[in-house]
Amino acid sequence: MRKAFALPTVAIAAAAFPLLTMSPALADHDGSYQADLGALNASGVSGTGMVTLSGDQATVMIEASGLVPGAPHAQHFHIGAQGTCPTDADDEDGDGFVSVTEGAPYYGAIGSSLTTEGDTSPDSGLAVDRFPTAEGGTISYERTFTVTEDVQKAFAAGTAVLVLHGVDKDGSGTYDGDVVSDLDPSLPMEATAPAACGAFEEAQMGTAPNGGAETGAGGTAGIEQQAAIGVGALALAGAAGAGALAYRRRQAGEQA
Ligand SMILES: [Cu+2]
Repeated sequence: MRKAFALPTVAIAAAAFPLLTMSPALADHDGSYQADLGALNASGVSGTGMVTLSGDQATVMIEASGLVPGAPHAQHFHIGAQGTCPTDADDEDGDGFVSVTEGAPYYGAIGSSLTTEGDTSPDSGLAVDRFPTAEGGTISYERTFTVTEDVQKAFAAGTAVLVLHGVDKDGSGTYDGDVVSDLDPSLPMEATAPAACGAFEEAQMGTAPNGGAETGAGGTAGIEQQAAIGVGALALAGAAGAGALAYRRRQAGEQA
């Protein structure tokens, strides 16, 4: 009889101390993530973002082209929504732009500002003098900085998205036009509208940063991997509430 009760006792103990059993798994957002950038607002921008997470340290590499030459481009991790990107059809107000606001239901709010120096918090979201300038229309960015727990969790949950802003939609060569930014009415919409977006997916171990030729296969593997991460989070008892919720939101978004 005693042996018959032994296993349930262990299970109850595990359930009573979920944090104890979970802590190694929570550190498991460590790894490499890749985002393949797709154009928004007919920008023609393409590129790749790579992030290596180790604890609260993120090493970020972005290679992108087709940007507005000589213009600064705000760039962020967006988090907390579906972990997906809008399309040009999501111009809800019909002003000719998919704005940051119109994209937010897909990619969420700013989690980190990918500045070249100094603060990387959402407060620096429009710190135009500390974002890369696209010399010749190209950006090559690399920086290691500390990310918040929210950002770490977003990567693990598959809800971290790379967004580059700034598009010369009227072809004038600079940010201008009559439509004002939804974020700052002192700026033209062209300065803040998203130019490119890509959802981060966990990269396979040893995958080269520029594995572009394997985009199709890699994408599928990434989705399966995210599903596995989501199931893992659910299996790790009720304490995984936030992660599980984000996962469900993501699933709901993909089915919609
Ligand atoms: Cu952004």
